[in-house]
Amino acid sequence: MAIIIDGKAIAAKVRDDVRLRTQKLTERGIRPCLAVILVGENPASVSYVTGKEKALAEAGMDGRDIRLPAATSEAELLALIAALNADSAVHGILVQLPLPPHISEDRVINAISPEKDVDGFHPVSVGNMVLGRPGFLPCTPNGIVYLLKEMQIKTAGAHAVILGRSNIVGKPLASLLIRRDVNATVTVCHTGTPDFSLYTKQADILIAAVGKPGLVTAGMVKPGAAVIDVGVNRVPDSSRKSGFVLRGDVDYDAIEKIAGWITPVPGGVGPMTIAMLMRNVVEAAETP
Ligand code: L34
Repeated sequence: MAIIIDGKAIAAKVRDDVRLRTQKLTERGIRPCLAVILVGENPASVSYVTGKEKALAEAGMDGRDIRLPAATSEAELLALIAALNADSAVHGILVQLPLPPHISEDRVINAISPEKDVDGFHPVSVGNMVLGRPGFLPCTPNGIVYLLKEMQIKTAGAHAVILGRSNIVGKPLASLLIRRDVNATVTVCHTGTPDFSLYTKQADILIAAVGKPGLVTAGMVKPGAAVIDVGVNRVPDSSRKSGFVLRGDVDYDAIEKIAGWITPVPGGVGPMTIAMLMRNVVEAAETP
């Protein structure tokens, strides 16, 4: 039976530390502030943004909760970002993705000042990350590396296989895992990979970030491997009040029996994303 990686508990410890750092700043007259912008009402995005607002409040930080209608124009959003860039009371700016199709995510991310880019999505942040220079690290990949370290899962010399090459998870995670302090050997599988199970069977650490419920089955996993499930899929379930159940990319019930470690969904990677965001915000506020 796998050791269950309790992302919620590990995130709570990180958030405790953020709260203490926030207290120290507040005593010096600096109140860390994150502006969170949500355009439209995508139900999953509403849930994540609400989670972020709650975490800000619990840490004693200031949250500018900016909710805009789906019909907001790109120009309006860019003007808002320019105003927040210039506002010295705002330490971090987060525009929740995805954006409605009429708005260019690239142009919006480019508009955020790298000093306030607590998501780590700006090309300057990505460049600094790849080069190993100081800068904000993207929250989900950073949270995954944090979980591996916290659980003392051996990464040096380990073969890490990533499913998915998104800009938010797969690509930056590959970059973090090959850093010298992590020292994994990385394989990235994607839609162009003919048979990804050839690779996953060799993985000491398997990270699924695809967005397909139950994609990874027990036969694809090496016994004893660490399995990190980044998927947060809403699967229709009429027996639930919400009308859906959250499922990861991994067949949890079967893989839990053979893996060495496994993250649950919910309560695994998701809470770490929020905890790492809180850390980036307090760091932004600490930076003179
Ligand atoms: N700009 N857009 C921007 N930054 C981000 O870091 C994100 N992401 C991803 C989507 N778009 C973004 C998030 O915030 C995914 N994501 C995210 C954040 C939190 C959770 C999941 C994904 C989370 O808290 N998950 C809970 C369950 C939440 C629920 O019940 O809906 C969990 O335990 O997994």
